[in-house]
Amino acid sequence: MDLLLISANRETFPDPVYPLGAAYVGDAARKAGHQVRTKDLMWEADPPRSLLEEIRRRPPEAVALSFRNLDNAAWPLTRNYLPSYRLLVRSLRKALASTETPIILGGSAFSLLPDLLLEELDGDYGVTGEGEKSLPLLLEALEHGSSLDGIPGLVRRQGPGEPALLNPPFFRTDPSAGMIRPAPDRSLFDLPRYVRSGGMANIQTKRGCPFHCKYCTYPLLEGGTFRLRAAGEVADELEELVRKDKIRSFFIVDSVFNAPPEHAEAVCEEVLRRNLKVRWSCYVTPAGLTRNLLSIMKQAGCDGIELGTDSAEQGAMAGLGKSFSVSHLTETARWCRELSLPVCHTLLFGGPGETLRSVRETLRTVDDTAPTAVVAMAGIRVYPDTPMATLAESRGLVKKRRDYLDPVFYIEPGLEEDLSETLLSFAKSRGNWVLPGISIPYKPITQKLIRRIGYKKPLWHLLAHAPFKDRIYRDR
Ligand code: B12
Repeated sequence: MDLLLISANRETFPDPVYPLGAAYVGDAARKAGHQVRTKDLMWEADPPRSLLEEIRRRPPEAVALSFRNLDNAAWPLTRNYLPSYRLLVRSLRKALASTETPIILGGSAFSLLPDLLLEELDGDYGVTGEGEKSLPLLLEALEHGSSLDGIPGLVRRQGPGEPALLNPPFFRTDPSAGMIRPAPDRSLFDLPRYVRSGGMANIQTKRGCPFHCKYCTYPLLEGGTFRLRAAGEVADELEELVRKDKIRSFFIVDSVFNAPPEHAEAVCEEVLRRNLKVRWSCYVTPAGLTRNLLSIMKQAGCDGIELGTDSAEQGAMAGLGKSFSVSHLTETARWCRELSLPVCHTLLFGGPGETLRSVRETLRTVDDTAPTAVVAMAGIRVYPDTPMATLAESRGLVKKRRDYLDPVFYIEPGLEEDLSETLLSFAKSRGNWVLPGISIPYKPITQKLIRRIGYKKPLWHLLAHAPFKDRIYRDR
């Protein structure tokens, strides 16, 4: 089939992010024999018009959209992308009015609310979870008019007013779903442009997340068990990106890189063995982390970690379902200092069991670890089918499933008044603490300038430096 694959993401904070998921599925569709052309709305001044022109120029036989984000997951400065997606699909419908061309939806944002979004965005079909297997199967079935049963993660409409039909996603139906495709064809989207404007390319070493943080969607999106890529395959992909695209800076997009530790170590050792000279950052959990692994990561080019701290007070940590203790956390921070490995903590305030006392304790404990940077959020973004959702539903925060079409945030009762101010007054006197939901950390123009001069690391590295310190809270 002649497929037009659209990446709908236009968010540029903290950087424009190369649409890796869309590249994976586009590549799979191509390898299955379909013709795939892409449109990346990140770079379009007028997305509906550009799509209209593309469709007029060459009418496709199917259109597939990749939706990465629903919103910026920040409160109270929430940016909801759904209205723009609605407009987008509406204009696609208009452009395709006289045809039978199906519109297929997918991506992490879609996968979080598949039944609601299929209807809300007026798609014909959707795929929840991974699309590499399902999209080619769906295209083939549509092309030949064959049965749609058994396509993993397929979402389709029934009659008017009836709920959408959902098949379980790939990682739930196929116990041998151990392998991820070796590497996607990144030429489907303009990788050099992303690297120029975002500093880094992205790469995945595994899928799945077995941790049980109560608010988190990762097990829903990727499955609750690890599916690992061979270290050699990851190194092949890095090597190719170095050789062919001259890229040496990466973000590893795994839910957490350091688990399981043997796999993280194997990847690092392969990078070292091949002397790849790459620089990379990743998400890390203190759970099960050792100083030795951090040290190997650093030797293999890791130049900063984003630590999924969330909280540093035992009660609040239990409320979020964290798998490590405060002492694990402070020990991790100490190892990072000893190894001169920059650390950015991400913190989530206002979860179940949080009190102003626990907020202050977290602030003090994290500050005492001398972090390079801290990104703190007030309010926990509630996603359906997570333990946080059960709590939010039982407390009447969510009354019906459709309420999830607007971003929902949980804030422990009693904290609504004081939380933002407490965080703000603490952060103001420390230039390396940012609160993206409360005060925008930097302007897009600053981000652009930094990337234009060739800065390749995540921007939180710069927060420790004086010119930023002064700027963060001045522009409120
Ligand atoms: C790594 C990551 C980041 C990194 C990205 C670094 C980089 N250079 O790539 C950083 C830290 C920068 C980041 C930032 C943000 N992120 Co983020 N991020 C992730 C994470 C962990 C992995 C994303 C990824 O690359 N996955 C690997 C690819 C291969 O998977 P994929 O994109 O899902 O694609 C697969 C399927 O979705 C499907 N698919 C994709 N497209 C299509 C299309 C069709 C047609 C079909 C059929 C299937 C399909 O098949 C693909 C292959 O299997 C996800 C959570 C997760 N586990 O998915 C959150 C996630 C995507 N991020 C999220 C958010 C909110 C953000 C931010 C808005 C703010 C924030 N709080 O961090 C920003 C936005 C950045 C931007 N410019 O868009 C949310 C989105 C949900 C929401 N509320 O909207 C997620 C889901 C996390 C969460 N909270 O649940 N993020």
